Amino acid sequence: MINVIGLGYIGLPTALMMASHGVEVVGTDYNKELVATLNAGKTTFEEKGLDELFQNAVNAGIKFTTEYQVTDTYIVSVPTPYDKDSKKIDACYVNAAVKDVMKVCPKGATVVIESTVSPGTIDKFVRPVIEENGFVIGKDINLVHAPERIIPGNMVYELLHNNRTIGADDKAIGEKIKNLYASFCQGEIVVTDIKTAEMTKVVENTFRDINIAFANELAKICRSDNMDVYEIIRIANKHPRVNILTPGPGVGGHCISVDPWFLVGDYPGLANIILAARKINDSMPDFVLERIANIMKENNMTDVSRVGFYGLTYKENVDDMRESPTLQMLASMERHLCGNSVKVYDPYIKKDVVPNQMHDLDEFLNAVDFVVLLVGHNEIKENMDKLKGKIVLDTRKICDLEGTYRL
Ligand code: SAJ
Repeated sequence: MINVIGLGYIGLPTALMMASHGVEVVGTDYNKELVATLNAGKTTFEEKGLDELFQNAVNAGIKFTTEYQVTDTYIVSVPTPYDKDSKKIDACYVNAAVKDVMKVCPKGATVVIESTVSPGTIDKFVRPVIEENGFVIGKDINLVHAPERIIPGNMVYELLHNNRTIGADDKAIGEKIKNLYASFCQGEIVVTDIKTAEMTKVVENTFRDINIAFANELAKICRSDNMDVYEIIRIANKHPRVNILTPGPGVGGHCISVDPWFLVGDYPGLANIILAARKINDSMPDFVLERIANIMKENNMTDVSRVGFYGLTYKENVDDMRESPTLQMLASMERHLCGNSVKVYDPYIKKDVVPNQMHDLDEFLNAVDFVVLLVGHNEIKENMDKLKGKIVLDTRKICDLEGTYRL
């Protein structure tokens, strides 16, 4: 039996996927409400294909509880935030989970860490927790790192098809865990050592952050000299070895905007491009605010309450608001004392989370003259006509209406 610890964005789909493929799974989370929701037959976030996967897993006998189980294999997928001051990883959730596993696990058990961790975290934080409990690693407890790679919005497909990395101290244990993941994963599964697996995962997200930063920097350069960044990217990408990403209002989510900081925090003086990329991406929400101010001036518009932000999530067609550029813009406006009056709307966010939040697209559009498109949800793509006659700033290149402003 596999005990999956942490039933969030990664742990839940992973647990469901294993259970749907014939593995006996118990999912554990310390959040009683979350466990109650799952036990009531409901999923806890929106994701394409998740409800169907959930049903399959329930039919296959998956269980959800707040209790840690006595078993031979644990998969830990709890959050790994970073400390905003030191920029280093905050391993408190991983530590707490491993500590709790140690209280119940029998000798011979394997502990798999799925959470993203910076290189050396398992040596520095996880091994001591295991040893403090009197276990000898490699003899009493086996340690594995199997970082996840799935993208919100396409998690179910990517769980099935992406290649994966397994880091283990012991090749045979690595192979055993590889076989467990191969119960559902059709991609290639590479077995390596733990530190290489830790670094690889962080490097993947850093690669993307740097590439998005390049696109964002181009947007700023082009804006300063009246060039069309999208046309330039479109043409440059016709080169066989060029593939520039898309500029946007900033980088959100719990991965790409977080993981590169681990390298900055752990390798000061060495992680230079990485730090520059982080700063560029973090500057984008303020760049959009500046664009808004200029467009308002150009249109002789002074009433901020007639401006509407479309989109609160960090990207399209997900309900995840972590590190979202829109939230960063609202916080920045608040700091500069001009906040609290823009209207905000996102079809995925049903609860009130910010001031002046609206819950109906038509009402939202009626209440504003200037719409800032911050997230390219399908909903707005299918309703573009409704933006006719409005001032539109499109930060995602989704609107082709005449007169649309871009980044
Ligand atoms: N973004 C842009 N321009 C682009 C692409 C993205 O501005 O051209 C923005 C998005 O709008 C979003 C942010 O960047 O705010 C990140 O979005 P994303 O879709 O690129 O990635 P995430 O954060 O949803 O998921 C990433 C993925 N990593 C990589 O693509 C290398 C995913 O595979 C990882 O599993 C995930 O991080 C994770 O958990 O680490």
